[in-house]
Parts: sequence; C-alpha cells; structure tokens
Amino acid sequence: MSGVEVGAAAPGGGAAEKKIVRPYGDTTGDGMVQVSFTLPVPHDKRAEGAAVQLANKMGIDPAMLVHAKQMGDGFTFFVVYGRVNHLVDLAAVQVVERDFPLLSAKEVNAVVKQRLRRKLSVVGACIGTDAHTVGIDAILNVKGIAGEKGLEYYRELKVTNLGAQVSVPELVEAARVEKADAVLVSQVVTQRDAHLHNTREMSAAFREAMPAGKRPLLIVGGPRFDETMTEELGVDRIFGRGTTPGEVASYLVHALITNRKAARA
Ligand code: B12
Repeated sequence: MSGVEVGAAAPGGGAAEKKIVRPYGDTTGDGMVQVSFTLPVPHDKRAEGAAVQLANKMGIDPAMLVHAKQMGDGFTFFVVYGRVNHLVDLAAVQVVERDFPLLSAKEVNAVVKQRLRRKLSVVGACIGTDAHTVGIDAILNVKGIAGEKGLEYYRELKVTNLGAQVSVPELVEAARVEKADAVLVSQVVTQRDAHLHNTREMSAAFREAMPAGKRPLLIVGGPRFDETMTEELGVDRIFGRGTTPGEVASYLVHALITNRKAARA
C-alpha cells in the first residue's frame, strides 16, 4: 500500500487534487506512529497498562509500550509505538504560506532607501515574564542564525532590541519614542497559554495607545504559535519555528512598503 494516494480532482474541476497520506513506520503506509507522554503515577505494571490504554484511546491500536522510565517521585515517562488508521488529505491542510518575495539584504536596503527615504524603525522584545531571548536575538542581532545575519546588519533598518521580560507599557512607550514602523515580540513560554494572553494584551494596548493608521505593524514569533491565529490575536503576522531574519526583513518591506495596505485598524 502506498503512503501517498492521489485521488481525483476536486468536483467542479477545482485544482486541489486529493492527496492522501498515512504515516510510515517500518514499511510504506503502515500507519505506524510513535508518541511520548508522562503520567502522574509511579512506574509499575498498572502504570504501563494505563499508558497502553491511553494510546488505544488516542486511536493507536495495537499499541506497543517501547519505553517507560520513572521521572522523580510519582511520574513515569512513556514511549508508545503503534498503528493509527487516520488519513490526512494534503489538499485539505491549511497553512500560512509565504505570500511575499524573499529579498536579499541588499534588495531590502535598496527598497527602504528609495521608497521610504528614511530608516525603517524596528522595536523588539520578549514580553511578560518570558526570558527566552535567543529567538528574538537570532532575528534582530547582527549575529543572526545559521549563518544568516540579523536585522541589525541591514543598513537601512534601525533596530532597538529591548531584551527580556519587557512589560507591555514599556514596549508601547519604546515604540512611541523610536517611532517604530514595526514591533517584533517573542513568546516562547506557552504554559497556561501565556503566549496567547500576552500577545492579546500587547495588541490591545497598541490599539488603545495609538489611533488607527498610526500603530506600528505588530509581529509575534515563537516556536509554538499557530501561524493562522493572526486575527484572533490582533497581530499582522505570526512567525514560527525556524524563521530566518531574511524572511522577516522581506515581510517588513512587503507589508510596510511594496504592498502597503490602507491604514491598519
Ligand atoms: C535556552 C532555554 C532557556 C534559557 C533561555 C536563555 C535565553 N537568554 O534565551 C533559560 C535557562 C534562561 C531558560 C529558562 C526557562 N525555561 Co527554557 N528553554 C530553553 C531551550 C533549551 C532553548 C530555547 C532556544 O533558545 N531555542 C533556540 C531559538 C533560536 O529558537 P526559538 O526560540 O524557537 O526562535 C526561533 C523561532 O521560534 C522564531 N522566533 C522566536 N521568537 C520570535 C520573534 C519574532 C518577532 C519572530 C519574527 C520570530 C521569532 O525565530 C527564531 C529563529 O528561527 C528550550 C527547549 C528547546 N530545546 O527549545 C527551553 C524551553 C523553551 N524552556 C522552558 C521552560 C519551562 C523554562 C523555565 C520556565 C524553566 C524553569 N522552570 O525555570 C524557565 C523560564 C524562564 C523565563 N522567565 O522565561 C520550556 C517551555 C515550555 C513551554 N512551552 O511553555 C522549554 C520548551 C523546555 C521544555 N521542554 O520544557 N530556558
């Protein structure tokens, strides 16, 4: 059985072709997956049975317990391997695709210089109690990430990196002082949905502090954001895992200059 099945074109002659995929474990299309989780119980036979039962309830059947290890007092970590019968239609998967051209640093600088005729001001921070600055530093600082330099390297961008644990009022004030064209916020900690609460608080504060059309472009990023949630969170763009500075710089040029829409609400 194939791991990918190509079906008929969508009714009405639509372009979306049905492409069904199922997991690959030992042989193509066998549906085998591996999951790991922790249960709040000491490691014994009953705990192992509970892990298998949970896996069955998740649709993994048969489920094989391949690893179990007690993690401190009263917790056990499990790895379960088994078969699922679920299929995924690739044509029905919804993701945010890059809808702007990827520019080089030279091209970004040239567009900003010629069209904006001043430096484009960017203010960045980790807000709330979040102290995970590595992600925002990778985007903003000249050292960048994976051999690609960060936004500080771009001659026509003025970058103000406020660092960790910045409060929303501090961020709004800094954006005002720096006449920010864009505000870049990083949120890595997601416990109790802190990244969502903090982002909503931030976007509401900018809307309250600045009249429509005057607020900066609001961008958030972090490894566990759902990139489709822009509207819900009141931001203009969300960037996830593996983002590069070049993508962010290209988006800034697209959203603020080459594809600038009417006043932002
Ligand atoms: C390094 C690290 C730390 C360091 C942070 C040092 C620093 N200056 O940043 C220290 C030791 C301080 C730390 C502390 C804690 N940490 Co910590 N930490 C990590 C670790 C190991 C790596 C994170 C990292 O640097 N990734 C590398 C960067 C480059 O990746 P990134 O953040 O995803 O960024 C990329 C994209 O997401 C995106 N991006 C990110 N931000 C932005 C912003 C914008 C605007 C844009 C466009 C893009 C963008 O672009 C970046 C480049 O591609 C992770 C585990 C892991 N392996 O991921 C845990 C992890 C993030 N930490 C975790 C936790 C729980 C904590 C603590 C609460 C632990 C504790 N009990 O004290 C504290 C919290 C401290 C605090 N107040 O925030 C959890 C978070 C769980 C969750 N989802 O909520 C993780 C996932 C570990 C785990 N599995 O439990 N941590």
